[in-house]
Amino acid sequence: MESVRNFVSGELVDAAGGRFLDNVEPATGKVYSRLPDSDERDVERAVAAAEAAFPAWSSTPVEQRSKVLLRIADLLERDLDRLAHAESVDGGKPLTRARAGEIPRAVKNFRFFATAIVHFSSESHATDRDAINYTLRRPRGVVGCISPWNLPLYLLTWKVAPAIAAGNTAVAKPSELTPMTALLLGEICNEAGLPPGVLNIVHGLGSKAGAALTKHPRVGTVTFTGGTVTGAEIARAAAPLFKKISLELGGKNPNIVFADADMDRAVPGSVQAAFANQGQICLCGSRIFVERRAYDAFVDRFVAATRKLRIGDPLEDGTDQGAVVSRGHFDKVMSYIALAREEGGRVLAGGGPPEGLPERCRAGFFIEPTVITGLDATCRVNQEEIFGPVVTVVPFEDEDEVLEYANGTPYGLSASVWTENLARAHRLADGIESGTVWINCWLLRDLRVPFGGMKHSGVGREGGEEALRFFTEPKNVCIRYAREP
Ligand code: TXE
Repeated sequence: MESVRNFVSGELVDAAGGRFLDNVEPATGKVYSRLPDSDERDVERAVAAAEAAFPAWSSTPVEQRSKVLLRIADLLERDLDRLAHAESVDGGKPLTRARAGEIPRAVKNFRFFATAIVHFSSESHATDRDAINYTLRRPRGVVGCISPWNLPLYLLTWKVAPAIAAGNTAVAKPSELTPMTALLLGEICNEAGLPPGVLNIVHGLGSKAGAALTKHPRVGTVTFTGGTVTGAEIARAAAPLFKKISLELGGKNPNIVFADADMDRAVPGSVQAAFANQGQICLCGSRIFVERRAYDAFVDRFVAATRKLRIGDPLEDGTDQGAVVSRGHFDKVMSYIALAREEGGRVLAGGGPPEGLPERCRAGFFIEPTVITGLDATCRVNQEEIFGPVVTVVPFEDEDEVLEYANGTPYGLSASVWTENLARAHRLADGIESGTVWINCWLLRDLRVPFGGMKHSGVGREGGEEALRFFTEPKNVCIRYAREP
């Protein structure tokens, strides 16, 4: 059985305690590899390696750092099939999705920040004719990057690439549920010539390895993507040490369909937003609101399109829907479907594990794409993040009402609005409390834009300049040039 190992100072090493955790393939429900059960000793070792690498890396000319990152991107691209396969086996997602979407995005993350750093510039402020101020932006030191299981390599590289592009060194803690592509990334970094210690990867439990990294006194910067409850814990650990933190947390995103929408785009777009990656994307549109006069027709078309999604072995080419990530997560999602029934919801599609899975997948964690109606906007199912292939559809009368629904949860990550009315689109975009609003689309990403959440969906923004600013420390230098009066 293959063992994942930690990556410290460019070397693959086991955990100091010599212990391992099981790694389960979600499509089969079987253990297929193991990973180090790291603790604070392993985190200490990785932090020491990152600290040792910092002086040289932070003073390496930008163009040279950029070249190494571009090489990493090229090697990720070369190994796309291998990485996509690893990601699919590890997380249960369709191989086609990993190949077409997620691994290419990991390549883009490196390429984007490799070039962005070359163009990164800073401000200067002229103070009357007395003085000139300029802002120096320097790397902050050792950065902790904690990433989740839903988009493992995509989100890990979304943090690591800007962190090291900016001249920091990093200790990453990938999710214990999906460690495999991080292992491969370490090997690629060596091949690309990334100096040892610039990126270190420690595997293990969040409550142990993750917590040790968050509270490590010499890790002054922490970037985290994951659940809101974990985000609060990280904020609590980081606050007394005055760490700089960026938290990308959960969502309960509204997908709003007006009667004037182009339904040939709104229906498939809403299906995509609902069920991509088995609904396990923080940006998924899990609350669908439809203007009353279009409601029945929309529901019919939406349910028909949902039923057409092919659920099955993630490794097979025609599969649209794979398995959810773990037994625990399967139980969580199923408990919300049960709760929806208790709350008076009607299940129009899905509602549980599918029939007729191939033999290999019989013990896997599969849940049919599930559509629920008949629930009001304030019930628990419409308030809490389910993070699985489950959506509700709720009718609304007018803009004011739907805005109240849209903003009526503690979350504020993203929203989609489907309408052909331009003024209304702008009004909604202005009124919705979320970090991103998509009009007539979903998950259309430009890596330059600020990305993050409002309210309980997070603190701070990443992406483009925002990320480079987050990973650097601004220092103002004020030079007086006026003669004494
Ligand atoms: O994520 P966790 P979980 C949501 C989704 C899901 C819920 C819980 O609703 O059902 O969160 O998922 C590490 N200190 N999202 O429990 O715990 C952990 O090891 C430091 C939304 O799987 O947030 C992993 O590497 N680190 C989401 C990472 O945090 C800790 C993506 C994320 O795991 C830690 C995933 C601690 N105390 C889940 N505890 C999104 N926003 O995309 C855990 N970790």
